[in-house]
Amino acid sequence: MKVCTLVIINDGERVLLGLKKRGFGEGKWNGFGGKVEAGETIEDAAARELKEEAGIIPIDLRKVALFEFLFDDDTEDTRVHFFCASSFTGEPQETEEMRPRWFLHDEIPFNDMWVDNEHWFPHFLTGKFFHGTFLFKDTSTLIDHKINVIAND
Ligand code: 6U4
Repeated sequence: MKVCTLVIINDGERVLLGLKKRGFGEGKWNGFGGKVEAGETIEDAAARELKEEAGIIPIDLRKVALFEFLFDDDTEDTRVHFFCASSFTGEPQETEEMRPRWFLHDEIPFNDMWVDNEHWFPHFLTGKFFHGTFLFKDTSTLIDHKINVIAND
């Protein structure tokens, strides 16, 4: 199972997403993240990927959710540790991997995101910690999902 991080900046009115320019999820708006490397903590990996992909350093990184994305085809199953932050240093900048853009909470581009996002985004915006399991037939077809809210923060 591949272990990845995901970070979304949420300033209370808007979220910072990035248009993935290459690799897994290319062409989709997503949070920032990637594979956890040997010898680093998951939180360090989350901050490193945010810096590499959006050019910013999170100040108040906190855990939001744990996801498992399971695939019926030969796509590798993925566990994603999802974090958010409301403040950061630096200015979001386009990188080789991502083009960042702010979206108002009621203007999230679900049609151009992973199909699971519309199911979990409302939970994310309420600020509760949750677990999500999503079963895909292939990368664009969701067969089943389950979301369990674990705690209030
Ligand atoms: P790197 O590590 O950058 O070389 P790359 O192929 O660019 O590899 P990867 O696999 O490292 O991408 O990271 C994929 C990113 O997409 C992670 O942040 C996790 C996230 N992701 C994967 N499946 C997702 C899904 N179903 N819904 C979602 N994010 C997902 O919202």
